[in-house]
Amino acid sequence: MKTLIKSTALASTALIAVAFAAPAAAEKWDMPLAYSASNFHSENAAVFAACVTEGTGGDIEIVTHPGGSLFGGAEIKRAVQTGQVQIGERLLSAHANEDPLFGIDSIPFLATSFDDSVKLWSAAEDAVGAALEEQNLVMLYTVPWPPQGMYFNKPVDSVADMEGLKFRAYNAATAKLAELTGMLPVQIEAAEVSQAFATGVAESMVSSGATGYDRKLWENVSHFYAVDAWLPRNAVMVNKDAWDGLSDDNKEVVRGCAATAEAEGLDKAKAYTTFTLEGLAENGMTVGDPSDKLKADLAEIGETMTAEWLESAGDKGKTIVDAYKAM
Ligand code: PCA
Repeated sequence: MKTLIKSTALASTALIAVAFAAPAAAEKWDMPLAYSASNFHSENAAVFAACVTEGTGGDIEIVTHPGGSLFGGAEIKRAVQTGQVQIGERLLSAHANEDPLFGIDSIPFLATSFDDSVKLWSAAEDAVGAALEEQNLVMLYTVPWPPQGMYFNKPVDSVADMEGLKFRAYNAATAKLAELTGMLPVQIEAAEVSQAFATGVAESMVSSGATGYDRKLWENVSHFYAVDAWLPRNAVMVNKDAWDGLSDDNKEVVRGCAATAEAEGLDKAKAYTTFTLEGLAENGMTVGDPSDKLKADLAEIGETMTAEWLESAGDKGKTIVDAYKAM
């Protein structure tokens, strides 16, 4: 009995010592990413994670999980909202069905260059951040994808040439575009794109040269047209309860790392645009501009989709678009 008491006392002394050595604040945050480890968004997130781990002196250790290995793209936002993970990166426009504001970056031909994407985002970010906060999320930074082009396994000179093709969609806007061009949309995450094209589940898609490059699309697809439809964004979001649990100092560190990641991510996106379009061509694809006819056909579809988006997003949407156009 005596020994038992003694060892219990020893054990609690040891526990107290451990508690002091490792402050209660030390946390590991898992960060699911949907895209391949070599993609610029994933590389940028890894730098961000290291910045936070280092800057907080290990209070928060962020561990990235690229390639959809922890959660697939479609599950990431919910996983963060519900606290299954503390932080994650997700293509925001894939959630435009929850709030049209999340699709502000996928309105065809509204903002088609990196500069315009930055302007549009500066007009939109407060409203989008507030909408995310209502869903228990704190937005940390966003980075655009390169301009979106169209992939086909044949030459396409007009919308009529697209009739009946099986089309891989990644959000509501891409699905709508398929519908308006007479194609048949099927929703597929980037991580599954190579397989979809290899097995004939998809024959066409709208995406960046980046995703075609990451997924070696030249193995099954012959043409990329740089139609520059829009530049959708990935957003890095934190669970609000996890965020609220941080000290003010650590919040400041995370915000600082996020601001750096947003700026460096943009530069990486620009560099990756040229690198990957050249990569597609080097691997045998025909990479070029759309014909005037194709441009005109798509512009008409863009007008329809813009009108529909404005209708669904109401005053909040109109305020953002007006502010952007006035810049
Ligand atoms: N790549 C992602 C989203 C936009 C992009 O360029 C994808 O195709 O899923």
